[in-house]
Amino acid sequence: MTAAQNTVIDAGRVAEHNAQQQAALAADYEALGGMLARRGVDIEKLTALAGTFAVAVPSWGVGTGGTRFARFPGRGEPRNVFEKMEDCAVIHQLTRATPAVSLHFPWDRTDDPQALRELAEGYGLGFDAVNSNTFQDQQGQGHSYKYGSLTATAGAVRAQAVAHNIDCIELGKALGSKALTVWVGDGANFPGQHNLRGALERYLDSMRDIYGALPADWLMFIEHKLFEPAFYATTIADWGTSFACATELGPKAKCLVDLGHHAPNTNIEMIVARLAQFGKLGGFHFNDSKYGDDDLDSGSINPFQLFLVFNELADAAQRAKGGDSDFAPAYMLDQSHNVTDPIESLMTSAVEVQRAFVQAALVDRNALRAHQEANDVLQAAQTLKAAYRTDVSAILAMARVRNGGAADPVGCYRAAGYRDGVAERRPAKAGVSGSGIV
Ligand code: AFD
Ligand code: MN
Ligand code: MN
Repeated sequence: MTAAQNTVIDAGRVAEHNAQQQAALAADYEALGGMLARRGVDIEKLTALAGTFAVAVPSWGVGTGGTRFARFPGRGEPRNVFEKMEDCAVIHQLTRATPAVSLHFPWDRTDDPQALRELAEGYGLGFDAVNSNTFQDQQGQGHSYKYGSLTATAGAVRAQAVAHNIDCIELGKALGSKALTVWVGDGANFPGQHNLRGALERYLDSMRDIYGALPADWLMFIEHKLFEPAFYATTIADWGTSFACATELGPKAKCLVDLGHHAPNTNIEMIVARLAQFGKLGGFHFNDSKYGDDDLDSGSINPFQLFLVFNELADAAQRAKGGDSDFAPAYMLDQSHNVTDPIESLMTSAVEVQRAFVQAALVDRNALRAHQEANDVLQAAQTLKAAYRTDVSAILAMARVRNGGAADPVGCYRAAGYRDGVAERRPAKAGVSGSGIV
């Protein structure tokens, strides 16, 4: 729609960067193309597919996060949602894989949603699911969430939390968003603190009110998380509870899988398969984790798990094809960066998720099915491994270059000196957090 998209980094610089990379990329691409051709795979089809991939960036991800102990601010952190959009535009300009932003209210609240929408459109960006926040008290709010929000025993607290979620829907409508993600930290720190069943009943009552305010073409994503901040019993701790609630609420309610929200060693790809089978897979928060809600860069700890998740998604997409169900889960990143430049981490993660998507497309599904039918366990496992072991970097780089992005997003970003520029333009303001989820 926009004739010429605004670019944050000078387009000439990106072209110059790509020209420097061109010979090496062409050679790698040709070598990979030859290798894939011997396996009966057309590299051009995969490159075209890679070019369609999209994952949303979380607005809070462009600020420096923190731990329970400290936050070390980064240089040139965005100080408001408009500056966050500028950083998100850089990520999309260089990766061409992140055309939407997931906002978080009230952190990103603006009195001028129209201006925000226009700024985003100018950058070629849209808005994915909006996130509500009832895990913190906000300035001027009448009641505290110290003892819970949607599950609070006090009706006035629940009403306030419901009203906030409905407010998020209104803001999202003005921005062109189509979904609300609800994550609540509600739960108990001590046995006996909550009536376990009563808390979930109150949650459902509150969620019914929010669900009732959803426009016809909106979805509601329920995000589960094993623990933290509640350390004994989190109300929506697992996918089973999430599934039960989404079922209870109705067809517009679906489950959101945050990869870091499970116990270590949980078989997340199986959760994905189950939710897809029963039509309740709403979307993802991609990140990586070693111990808990670590919010590490996608694919940095367990890239094989990410691949196996996409293997299930590819299977589900193939099953949905031709059927009447539309299978289109929302892909979003959800990370917190403490020791890296957030823009570099988000670009790297977007590429890693895209890598898993392409590798999953490389799985020879007919061969896999035949090995499964024949109980040829070794060959079935090797069929997956053959796809996972294939380095598809040249496909990803070629897709980016063809779409106007950078062959090497981090290299191009560093050469452009964007961080130095914003460090000057955005002097740190006392008391202002670049958001960043703790
Ligand atoms: C918290 C939660 C969860 C959620 C995010 C945004 O752990 O990941 O998506 O806040 O509300 O970090
Ligand atoms: Mn999340
Ligand atoms: Mn989380």
